[in-house]
Amino acid sequence: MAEFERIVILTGAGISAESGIDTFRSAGGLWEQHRVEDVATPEGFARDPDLVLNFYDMRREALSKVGPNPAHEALARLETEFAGELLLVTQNVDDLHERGGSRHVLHMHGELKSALCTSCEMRSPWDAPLSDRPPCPVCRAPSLRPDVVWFGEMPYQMNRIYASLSEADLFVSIGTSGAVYPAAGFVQEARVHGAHTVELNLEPSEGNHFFAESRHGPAGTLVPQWVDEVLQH
Ligand code: BJW
Repeated sequence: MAEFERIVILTGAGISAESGIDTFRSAGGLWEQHRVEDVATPEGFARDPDLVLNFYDMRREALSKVGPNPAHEALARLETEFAGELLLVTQNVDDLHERGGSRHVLHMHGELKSALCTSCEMRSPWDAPLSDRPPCPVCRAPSLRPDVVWFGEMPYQMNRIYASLSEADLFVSIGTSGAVYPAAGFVQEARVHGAHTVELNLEPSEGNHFFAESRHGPAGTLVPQWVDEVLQH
């Protein structure tokens, strides 16, 4: 493997699968039990806020019963030991990268442990239920919603992500199906700007043909191996 100076890593639900968090599109996964239109769109929230708030309360609470796995820990080690620039972008709303030791994580689809006020638009760290309509810590309005990015909404920090993709010499996608944009398009963006592109996923993703290199298997095995290789150079 060549020596790299600027790495962008994108992670998805597959990196947390071995920790016991359901992926979105697997058999028995979250989307089989809930219609996307009901729980992951602003329209669904407007139609039935109790359903949506309870769904996210349940998922936030479930976080306390799981922990990071060797893939999260390996990326934290990479952050500590890699001499170049590293941007870790996750589509995941869990906090397993942070609990695995990563200090700088860009949550492009928001976070379960954050609340967004629909009155004052402030984001606040949050670790309690939202279904009982607590007041916003900033403006006191009982208008908090999960701070997650639903379909039709703009993911967070896109300018920063695209700037890093345009300068990266290596783009690595881990545990994501490549079914949801704009994240699914990051590989093409990085490639156009000359980056080497690698997919680490259980199986070939929808965008597998865009990657120059791919390795298939569980993230808990593939990611530590790949991190060792990068750090050896
Ligand atoms: C393992 C493993 C193991 C398992 N080891 N691997 C038509 C065409 C193109 C785009 C659109 C379109 N119509 C609408 C759109 C836009 C829309 C979109 O993409 N829709 C698609 C359905 C087509 N996107 C949006 O609306 C986004 N906003 C937007 O586009 O704004 C405009 C814009 C324009 C230009 C620039 C910027 C913005 C917003 C998308 C928001 C997505 N939100 C969700 C919910 C978040 C909150 C929550 O958690 O409830 O985010 S949806 C859901 O999917 C979640 C995930 O982050 C996201 C991606 O899923 P992910 O992580 O890939 O999971 P899976 O389950 O799909 O895949 C897991 C993979 O892991 C699999 O491949 C397994 O094999 C693998 N795996 N075990 C390694 N052990």
